[in-house]
Amino acid sequence: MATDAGKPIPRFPDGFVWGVSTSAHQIEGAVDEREPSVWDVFTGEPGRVKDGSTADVACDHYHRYREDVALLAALGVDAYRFSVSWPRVNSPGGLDFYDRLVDELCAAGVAPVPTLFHWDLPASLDWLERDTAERFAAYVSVVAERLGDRVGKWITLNEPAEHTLLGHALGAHAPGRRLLFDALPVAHHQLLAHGLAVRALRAAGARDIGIANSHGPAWAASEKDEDVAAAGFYDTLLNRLFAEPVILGEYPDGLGELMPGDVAADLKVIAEPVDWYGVNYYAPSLVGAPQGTDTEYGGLPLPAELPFSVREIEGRPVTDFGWPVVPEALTELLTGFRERYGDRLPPVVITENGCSYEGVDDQERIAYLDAHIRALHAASEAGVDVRGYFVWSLMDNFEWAEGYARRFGLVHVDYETLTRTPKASYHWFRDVLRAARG
Ligand code: IFM
Repeated sequence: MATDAGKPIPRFPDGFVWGVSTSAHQIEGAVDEREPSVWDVFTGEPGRVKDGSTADVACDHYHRYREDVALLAALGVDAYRFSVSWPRVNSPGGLDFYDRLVDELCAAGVAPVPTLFHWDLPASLDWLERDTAERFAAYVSVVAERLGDRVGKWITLNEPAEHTLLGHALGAHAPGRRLLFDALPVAHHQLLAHGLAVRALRAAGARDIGIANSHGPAWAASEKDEDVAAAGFYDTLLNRLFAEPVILGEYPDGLGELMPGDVAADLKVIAEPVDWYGVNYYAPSLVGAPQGTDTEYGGLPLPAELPFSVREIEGRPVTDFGWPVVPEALTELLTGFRERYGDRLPPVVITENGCSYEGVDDQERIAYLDAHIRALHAASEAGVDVRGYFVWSLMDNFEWAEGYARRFGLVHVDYETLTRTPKASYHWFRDVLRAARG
């Protein structure tokens, strides 16, 4: 990849927040100290996770959080995005863990940024049920009551698109359903849960609330009408379906008619104003008309019935996951959002960006992050109000259906000994942060 790595990273506006992200199920371990989640059930089913692993121990962060906070402090981030495990909060002593973690972060001068749902739904619950949204709001109130004196920034949900698509439409993630378009109520109930959570957080005094949605440009495979239409549909499904209820208070392209319940009333809840909009960005997608056969892309099973197909983007380097490296698509995505939503687009925070590569001397990761931070800066220069950037991830962790085969961390984790070793990218990012403050 052609790179400007080595040249100073341009300056972002004052108050820009630099951070790193993780999630509970991917790092905590200590599964027997909480009730089960849908992911525990899923990983217990043969063949669901490619390397047959579970997150029972993961990085054992639950017991080693002090060491991990020390790594964050030495890295020099402003903020740490982690997720709160709903099943743990439901379990005796579970909330005490987050209390200790938040105290440790505050003492280290790192702002805690909790995400309240990152896919690990209690196993007794189901997003097909509307009631799960109400229960989520009740759980959020409990967490906000306990942590709200020390937490400023909150994130309601992580990537409801992936949880709907991978977990309920395609069966590649927990809970492993293959409902295709019958999974749409799962999207609606999560969005409703987001809106109810915003209300619950406001009631607890929170003033800095966002959501972390995954987005990426959908490029048409050709100029043919059928490819352009398929790419437009894909854009609606992955981007607009999850952005527009939150930003505009409406569903795109008549999709609201397919949602359950009193959709107009629910949209008023879903559109409760947020203070910023979180974007998880990894790569664009090249989309064309269906090809009439089942395919696989980036580890995802894509059945022939879908009204689109996802193609390889040629001529680009790919990560170990096979995802193309296209930094300028981040600029395109954000300037495109700005054009689409104008002043209704809240300030943007990149809540995840990163790549999977092996090795501790991870020069490819440095090149990837460097190029994406510059692409974010280009969006800022083009008028997008960009307020922060979080690397995915602080450390290698349980990458869902891929198990431990994909390493996204700035810190290497030896899963035998649980030894943490900062990679070259950790040292590089520390220097970027120092320079940003210098
Ligand atoms: O590891 C995941 C994370 O949980 C959600 N966003 C994408 C990451 C990389 O696949």
